[in-house]
Amino acid sequence: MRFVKTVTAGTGLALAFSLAAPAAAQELRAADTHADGYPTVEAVEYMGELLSGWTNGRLSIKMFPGRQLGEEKDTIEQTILGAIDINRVNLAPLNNIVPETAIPSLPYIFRSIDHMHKVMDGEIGQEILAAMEQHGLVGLAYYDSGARSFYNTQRPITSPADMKGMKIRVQNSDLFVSMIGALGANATPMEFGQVYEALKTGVIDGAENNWPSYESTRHFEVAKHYTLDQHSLSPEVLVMSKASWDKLSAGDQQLVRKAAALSVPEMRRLWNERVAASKSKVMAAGNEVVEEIDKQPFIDAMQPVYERFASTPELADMVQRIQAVE
Ligand code: GTR
Repeated sequence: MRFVKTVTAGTGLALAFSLAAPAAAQELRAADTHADGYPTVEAVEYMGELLSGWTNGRLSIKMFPGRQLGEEKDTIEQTILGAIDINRVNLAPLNNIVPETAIPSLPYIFRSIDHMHKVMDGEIGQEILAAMEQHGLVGLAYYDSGARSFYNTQRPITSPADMKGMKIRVQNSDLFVSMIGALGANATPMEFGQVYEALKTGVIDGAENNWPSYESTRHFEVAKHYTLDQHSLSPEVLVMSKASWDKLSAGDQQLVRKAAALSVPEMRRLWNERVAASKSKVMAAGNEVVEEIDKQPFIDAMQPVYERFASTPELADMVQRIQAVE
């Protein structure tokens, strides 16, 4: 039991008894594979500041960036188990767990970043977030990830033929394995943190990512050929453990959703700045960047990937609904 001061209108200060226990402070543990300062990390930290501010510090987020809690695949498992509360990951490593996430990861499904925003900010995006729940995750928001493109240590890629036989690292996603195979190269699923060494020692010839990841990981220092084929606009996603979610009061759940939503425009602002900075750093290093490329042969090669991953009538329908968004 504790004393609570209450101000009652007209009567001035009064003392009242309250039987309610003081609400315990709660620190949500958040994971991100990226290092401190990366836009996704900063956006989740911003979300934490909002929560702390609104609750006088009762609800907060402790961010563990830079793979401190493990590689993406492990942190996803830990999030499902409830050992990690919040996780910022890419959609691709969720493809094998939540089939719906494969659809926005499909190569060339989006015509542009604007198209991707429209789809993911709208009904279809919400549907995919909701589909995560039966797999132990509560989808909170999407963050930008630009476009993923190929880079390698061997030669400039100007068509799928240039990739023949190349060993390309992919995230832990069967869809990405299948995509690389369809282009005539060999996919090697590997954790993000191992890619730099693998490129350097020749275990792999290449990988694929957006400007900020190509730059922040220093992959650009060892894999000098970057081709802007932009095969995937698969966004980042912010998820919460369903186990942790269920322990929050309905009011706190609302606060978490609101803070996540408000972190999205902040993330997009940071993202655009970071893309520009990363690009100029890579260009200044003298890397060979193929900016203009005929994407059609890449698009044509992807048919089998669509057939395999848009595998149910519902998923095939989602492909069509995405394509129909203006
Ligand atoms: C980045 C993404 C990370 C991770 C990484 C990878 O673009 O932000 O979450 O998925 O790609 O390729 O492993």
